[in-house]
Amino acid sequence: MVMEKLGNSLQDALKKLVKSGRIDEHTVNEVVKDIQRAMLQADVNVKLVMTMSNHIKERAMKEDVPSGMNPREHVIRIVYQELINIIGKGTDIPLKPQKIMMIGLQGSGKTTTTSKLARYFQRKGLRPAVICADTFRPGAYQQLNTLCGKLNVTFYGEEGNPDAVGIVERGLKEVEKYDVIIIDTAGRHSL
Ligand SMILES: Nc1nc2c(ncn2[C@@H]2O[C@H](COP(=O)(O)OP(=O)(O)OP(=O)(O)O)[C@@H](O)[C@H]2O)c(=O)[nH]1
Ligand SMILES: [Mg+2]
Repeated sequence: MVMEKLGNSLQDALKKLVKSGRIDEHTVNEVVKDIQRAMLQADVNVKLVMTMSNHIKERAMKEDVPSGMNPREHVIRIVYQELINIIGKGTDIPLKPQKIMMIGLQGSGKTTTTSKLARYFQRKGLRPAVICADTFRPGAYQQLNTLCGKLNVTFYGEEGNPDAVGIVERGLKEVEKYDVIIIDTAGRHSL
């Protein structure tokens, strides 16, 4: 839903660029503002949005227009490349039995995404199970247990046990019959 809205807003911003009479600093600034608004509304990190905006403005003003391209196409290409840099090309999540381990910085959304993924597979007809291997964050077990309970997703965890590897080993045996096993881990301070 959020991504769909972001896609539409970005398309609108680019349409402005396509329609504008001439490409100058003012036009680029206006389009960048629209893109910023769209991305911030879609929850993209402010620093990333600002870095991307500066790249677009700088490149649009400084880089020579490649031969065979008009200034408008040149700016659209820069916007496109910078958006790919920030959003990434995306990952297709295959609908097949698999094990997924969630790894990332503290607070980056691993646990929330674990339950969203479980729900996604559930809706697609695959049977998910979740293992809580986060032995660091206070309340991690409860957080995930509650989320899984709401979704009626099978959950394995060992509250109070600090041995994450052991929990995963036992958990994998416990839920081996499930199609997709999602393992939530403790957040890292740095990657
Ligand atoms: N706005 C927004 N908040 C989110 C999103 N995903 C997670 N959150 C919130 O961000 C906070 C951290 O999310 P978690 O899923 O607990 O993050 P985590 O990576 O598991 O954190 P640790 O286990 O501490 O490493 C929570 O308050 C979530 O509600 C999202 O897509 N958008
Ligand atoms: Mg977590």
